Amino acid sequence: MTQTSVSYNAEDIQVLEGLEAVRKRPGMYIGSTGPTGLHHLVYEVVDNAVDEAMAGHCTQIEVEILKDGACEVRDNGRGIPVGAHHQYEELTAAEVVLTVLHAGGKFGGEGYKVSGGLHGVGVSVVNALSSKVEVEIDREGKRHFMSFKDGGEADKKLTIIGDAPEKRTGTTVRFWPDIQIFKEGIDFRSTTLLERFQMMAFLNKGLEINFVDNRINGTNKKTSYKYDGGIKDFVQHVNASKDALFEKVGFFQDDDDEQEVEIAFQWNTGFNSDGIHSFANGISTTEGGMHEQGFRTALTRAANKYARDNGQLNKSDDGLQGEDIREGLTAIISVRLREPQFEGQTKSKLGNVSIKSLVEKATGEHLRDWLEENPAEAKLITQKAVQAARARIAARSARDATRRKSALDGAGLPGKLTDCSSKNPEESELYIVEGNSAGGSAKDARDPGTMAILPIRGKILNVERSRIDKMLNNTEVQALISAIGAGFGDEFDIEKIRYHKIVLLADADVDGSHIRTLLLTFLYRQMKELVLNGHVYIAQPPLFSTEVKKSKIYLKDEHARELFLKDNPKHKADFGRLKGLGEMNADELWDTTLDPEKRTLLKVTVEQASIADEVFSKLMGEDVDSRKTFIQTNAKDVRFLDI
Ligand code: 0RA
Repeated sequence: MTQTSVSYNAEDIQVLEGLEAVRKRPGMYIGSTGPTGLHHLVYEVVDNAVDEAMAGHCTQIEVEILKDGACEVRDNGRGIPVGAHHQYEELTAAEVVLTVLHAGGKFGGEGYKVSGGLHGVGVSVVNALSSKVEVEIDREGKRHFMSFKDGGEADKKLTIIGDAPEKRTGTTVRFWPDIQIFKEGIDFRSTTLLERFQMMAFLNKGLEINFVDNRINGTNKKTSYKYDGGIKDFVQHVNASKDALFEKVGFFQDDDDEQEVEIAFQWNTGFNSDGIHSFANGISTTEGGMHEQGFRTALTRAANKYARDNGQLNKSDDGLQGEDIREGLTAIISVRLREPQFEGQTKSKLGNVSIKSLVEKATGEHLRDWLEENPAEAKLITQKAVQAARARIAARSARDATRRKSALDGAGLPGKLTDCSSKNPEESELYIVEGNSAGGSAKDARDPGTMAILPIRGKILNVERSRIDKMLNNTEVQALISAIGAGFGDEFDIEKIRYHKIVLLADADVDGSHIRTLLLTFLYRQMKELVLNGHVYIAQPPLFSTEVKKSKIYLKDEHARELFLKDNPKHKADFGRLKGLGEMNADELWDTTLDPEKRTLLKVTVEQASIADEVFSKLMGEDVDSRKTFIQTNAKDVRFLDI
């Protein structure tokens, strides 16, 4: 045996060991083997194509879900290199990219200035977790092909299969996720993918991302995202269904040798002071971090200075607080840096200290100039902030008054709450039930040990359209806050929650979905961590019932009914449509909806908070027409949910 073949064998084994490790512990590489992990496979491939775009070599990415459930990602980048690899001599570079862990786009010296990071685990991970992968590469005038099976080495090594279309370069990766890994299922959810693609298109000005889902018979509708205005368009999009305070969208950018920042901003007439959405290397930083801190500090300083210099604040007035100025602000902060450090509970908080000074300095200078150059807008912004400061002071006394009534500090639980006997939050569940009669049956049906019931009457206040002081006067809102027991807004303390599952139980009709959305909006705006940490669920009462040999069968939706008919073609007994929760007796409610052994709870997740922000506004905001259209087209689609 020669030296090279010995070392080749050794490396070859190492290759397979690498992928084997991924198959053994997929969670370490993609987070989970549930729906989130499954979708990460798509993001991984698309991120590689986006890296090509960031390096200036790719303008178009096409994603297609094929009829058989595979995912195909085509890009017009440079194409994965096809020559022999300098280190693994028996393999082409392309095979190395697909079979060696962490060989992503970064080998070969130069590589990319900045790339993904968090999701940058490499396409080899996608190969490791797929039952089949096919790769086509157009490069150097030729079309190349290779394929892989069962998460291992190539079963067809890279070969030239013809000429590339004239001058075309690019990569196509087609993969079939392995059902043995993703045991919960390998169905991609279009909405989840689309939210992410839209976000990526916003963050990469001019990049076109197209999506087609071929699983839906006949429709094959193409969704296309391309934003020549980049994050300015992003801000406009988030504010689209809000009432903008002025038309202009502010924008500035800056950089130093190591890092760059872009910021776009606009105010709306709303009261949400949580409209800053930040990103690092194209990855959403939902927990904020150094870039957000830098922006907030400089924004507060610049706005205060402007308000004082221009007479909106007098010498004797207290200064505006950050939250006053942020009221109604929608801002996108996008930074790119070499080695992003992601920290925090969900690894979505940017820890690099150096970016804080860049963002703070850039915001200080550019925002000062922008305010000077746009006096009409500046006046509206500072006026709004002054009003917000007044409301804040009014809210403080409202809050103190409510506290005195001891409704909010947990001492007194709301009278309407039927609590569970367990005092252990981990096993306790709070069911928020629409209407008193449904509340009554839920009370009879529940497991009193672990299930608490809070009936909510009618439609709770629309929190998207009112300031906090008004909200606190609403008894439904008060009951909700004190039942959960952890405060709200800035003071919300996740450690204090009295239940680890908050379950929304509403009818399966349009009214029910409206109430559900109102509740979701409230929780998302006032107890965001509750949602982000996965404590919010939606119960699924069935839509249909029918009888089989004298026993009642419940079917959760139209799809379940179709499946049932497929399995029982001779069934012609009627399907009763269940009208509401109130109509079920306690036994029925337990069997269909509450019994932990049988129920299906949908966990509420917010994949892309910035995109969700726009959706919440559309549902709750001022713009009645866009809300109507949205509810009509999406009423059946559980939009924020990962099943
Ligand atoms: C390694 C090196 C280069 C590009 C890529 C990988 C690459 C990977 C993927 C995955 C999907 N699409 C992709 N496009 C490119 C650099 C190529 C060069 O220097 O010419």
